[in-house]
Amino acid sequence: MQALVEHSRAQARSYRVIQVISDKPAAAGLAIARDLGVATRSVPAHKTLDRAAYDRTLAATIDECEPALIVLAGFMRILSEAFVERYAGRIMNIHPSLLPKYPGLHTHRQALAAHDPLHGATVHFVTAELDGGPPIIQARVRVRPDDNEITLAARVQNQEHRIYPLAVDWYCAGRLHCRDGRAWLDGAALAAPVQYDGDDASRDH
Ligand code: NHR
Repeated sequence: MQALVEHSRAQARSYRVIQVISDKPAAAGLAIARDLGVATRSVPAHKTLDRAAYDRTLAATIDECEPALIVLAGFMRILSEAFVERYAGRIMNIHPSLLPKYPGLHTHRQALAAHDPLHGATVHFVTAELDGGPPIIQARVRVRPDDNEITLAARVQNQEHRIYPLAVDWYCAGRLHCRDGRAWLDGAALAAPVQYDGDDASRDH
């Protein structure tokens, strides 16, 4: 979230983060957003609210600021089908694996346990299928023999901070859409996610 805000301010002709919303009033991200001067809201989940009721409350809060795009960044509640349908093609997530590998939680642990030579992160449009929506861009990270979950996660996160703002820039510039179950970039359907080829071709940072 912080990287998304900072990118938008460092880059000319970028997007603007209009609001940061959390389900946890004490979330560190809300304090960080406030320090950055971004408006914040929290929509706490009370025990009395079922998932559908929570998502309706969340949607009402979101609709007050009429965003072009909803960007999940550290948001850990699974969103209902009704919520996802309401914002079809207008929700993005970044997931710390080379999707379709390792949807769900503990991805770094799984990549290490499988002795994968490559791990990474994927930006995708959100659908009702958890971490299963159309992929947009992916960054690879080489797994080192001495990696643990913390060292590997740190290098993956460096890449997340590059590819997520890029995808949001594309979307907000009108270059990226979600249609017919695919991501479209510059008028062409992506058969596979764009492979990020940043400023270090070794992918090892
Ligand atoms: N919602 C939908 N419909 N589709 C997706 O692809 C979503 C989503 C909500 C969040 C982010 C995702 C991730 O990449 C995300 C993608 C939370 C869980 C989870 O199991 C899984 C994946 C992601 C986020 N959440 C538990 C739940 O019951 C709670 C886990 C917790 O609180 O620690 O909601 O990381």
